[in-house]
Amino acid sequence: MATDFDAVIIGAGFGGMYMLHRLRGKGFSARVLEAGTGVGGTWYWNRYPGARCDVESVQYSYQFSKELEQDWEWSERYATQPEILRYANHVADRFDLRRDIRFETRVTKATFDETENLWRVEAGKGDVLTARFVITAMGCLSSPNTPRIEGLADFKGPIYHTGNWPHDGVDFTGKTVGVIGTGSSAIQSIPLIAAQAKHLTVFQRTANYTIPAHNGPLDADYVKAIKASYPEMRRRAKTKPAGIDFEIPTASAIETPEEERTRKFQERWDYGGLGFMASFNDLLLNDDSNKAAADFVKAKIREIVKDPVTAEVLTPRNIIGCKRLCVDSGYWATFNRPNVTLVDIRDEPIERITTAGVHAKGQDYIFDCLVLATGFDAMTGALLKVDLRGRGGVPLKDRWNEGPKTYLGLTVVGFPNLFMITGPGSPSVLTNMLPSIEQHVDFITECLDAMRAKGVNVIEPVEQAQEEWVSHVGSVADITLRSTCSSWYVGANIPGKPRVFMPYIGGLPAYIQRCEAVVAGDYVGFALSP
Ligand code: N01
Repeated sequence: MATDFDAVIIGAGFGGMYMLHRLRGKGFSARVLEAGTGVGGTWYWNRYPGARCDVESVQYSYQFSKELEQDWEWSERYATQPEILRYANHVADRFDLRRDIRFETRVTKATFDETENLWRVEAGKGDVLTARFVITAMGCLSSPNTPRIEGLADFKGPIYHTGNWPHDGVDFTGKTVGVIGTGSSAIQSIPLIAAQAKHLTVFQRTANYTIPAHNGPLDADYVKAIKASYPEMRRRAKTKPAGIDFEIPTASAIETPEEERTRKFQERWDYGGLGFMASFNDLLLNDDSNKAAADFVKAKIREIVKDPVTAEVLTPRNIIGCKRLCVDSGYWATFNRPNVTLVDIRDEPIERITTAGVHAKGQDYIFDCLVLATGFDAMTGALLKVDLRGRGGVPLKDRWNEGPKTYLGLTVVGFPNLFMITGPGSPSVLTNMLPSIEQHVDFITECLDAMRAKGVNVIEPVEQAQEEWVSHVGSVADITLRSTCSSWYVGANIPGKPRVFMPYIGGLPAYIQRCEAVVAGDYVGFALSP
């Protein structure tokens, strides 16, 4: 049966935009359905003050178009959200993408019709589109987590979630503000909110590690040199586990003499950013090495934060890098400001939200507004919000009631012709998202092209291949310390969510190799049918 489109793509972030571009290039018809009014995904929704990417701008960018690479000018080492959103819009215009994107269209349900071998995609207002393929490009951190704190609906002032920030911005001047959460979003926004607000109170459940960004404008000569060597840089990046061109250490922290070890940590601290975890090769493999790195950062907190009690509360107790490391501009020093108060709610959760503020630790805190920097239902949240139904009408949430199970983080048994860009079980959030997105989009495009050439209509992973992949994802996760703490990587931030380490931690090069072997073996692990 003829369908409206070859493919429906859900989401117009970096994944959805590039997917559309590639499918068009191969002569497939595609329609992108996007809930927002514009492109950009994460960078469309996360407009909180201080939002920026913690991967350097020259690396966090598309590489599929040499002309785009050469024409676009990044202005700072770490690009701000507005600059990244401008880039996304530039890409949409440059490649004339908007004519195939339907905005303000939230997909609610998609059902596979086994008789016709097609997907019926329901998008709000009773619209149904049919397509042979559904490709999700909804992002990994796109379903905001609003904590279930009693009384939240009673608060009389505005409540802002960092993951769904007002487009016109928020002016905190003269306001008393309460921020709940101390993850990356909070750590980026707190210094700026504090600089504006009359008073800021931060409610901290888990103290976090953060490394200074040492952000700044990009030097013209540096940009010129990067532009002259993009292909080499991108090639090197693909050989690195995180898909970022960065020197990979060979020395163990614990086997390095203390003085030299401290010098190395200091060198990485001074350079700034996520590369701190690459000071040595075993920070996420060896408890003692991890402790050495953690102790270095803890000493920095004591050095920066003047009040010893506040410094102690801000000092993380878990291992470094287990939760996603944060990158900041002036976070700890913000707690030296007279208009900033830190409330430690580690042992006593917030009791309730009142009409006027927060009741915690037996005390009432009065606020004009509240900021929820409480993160996301990561990796599976957005996928499960859409009622995806595969063979036999089985919902994806039933398939995943013990945690996500995928083949390569791209496909799911029982869900033919469904692809997920950066789905659970792929490197995604443990890597530079842009190259990971491009690799997935290229894989999907080549797969659809190969199916067309072979006269194959339906592709679906086989149970054994999926089981083997799920078990491989789990066993590599067990090797690292990263799977050991209560992070969103394991779903621990969402009450009732199965505790499974969701991304693939084997590194981008191993993952790319695996995908290439699957293709070379004529789609090993998949059942292809006419
Ligand atoms: O969310 P988070 P985020 N009561 O889940 C706390 C990416 N990102 O939006 O740790 C009190 O890290 C929660 O406490 P706890 C990046 O990958 C990237 O900050 O669960 N507190 C935690 O402190 C990042 O890792 C950039 O104990 C509650 C906070 O809220 C990911 O997005 C920038 C609570 C949530 O922290 C998520 O970061 C920003 C409750 N009931 C984000 N519920 C870049 O630079 C939750 N919390 C690219």
